[in-house]
Amino acid sequence: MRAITLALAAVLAFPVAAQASAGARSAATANVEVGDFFFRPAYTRIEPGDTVTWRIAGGGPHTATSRPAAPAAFDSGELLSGQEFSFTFAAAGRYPYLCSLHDFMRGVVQVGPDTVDPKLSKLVATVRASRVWVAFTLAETSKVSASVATVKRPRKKLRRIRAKTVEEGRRSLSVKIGGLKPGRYRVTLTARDPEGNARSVKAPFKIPKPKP
Ligand SMILES: [Cu+2]
Repeated sequence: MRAITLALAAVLAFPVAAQASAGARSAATANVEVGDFFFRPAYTRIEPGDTVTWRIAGGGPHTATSRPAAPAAFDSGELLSGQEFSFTFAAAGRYPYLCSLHDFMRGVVQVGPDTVDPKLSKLVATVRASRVWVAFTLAETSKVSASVATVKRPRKKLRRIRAKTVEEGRRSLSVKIGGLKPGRYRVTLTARDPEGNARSVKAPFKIPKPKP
């Protein structure tokens, strides 16, 4: 009888212990390598309470400095080869940062899930030579794909370019339209951020009749 009681106690204790360990997730540390001139990975996904450690792998000096849009500010100061800087992110949110010495070196720490679609401006589509050029502003580094379709229904997709990583900022890309007849078309751009949130924007354009 005593053995049965002990066995039962063990069975009852197990789910309670399992629950406790699932609830109290221990804080983790994510590492970012700071090279000449990049952050790797440029996108770090962590949970609230976790820490990010930046380590200078290149020659340096470099910094890891939060940008104004970050919910909390941090700044490593100038670090040389082999030096480290750690910051613990208490609150969920998106923390863009850069190297203050080389402001083209950029990264993002995403704390908790990212549910915000990447912002994409209106497109400006211009036909030049045998391509349509699309100019836009992208608010966060995303995978961008593009396609060209007819305006008339049924809409047919005629050209597309595969998704490629495009950094935030003012950008342009082009889609080949050689071989398409003169007429009205539209180009659709889709930006997908590292967590899969996506946004699409369309713009019309016209392929003119060739001048006689
Ligand atoms: Cu730098």
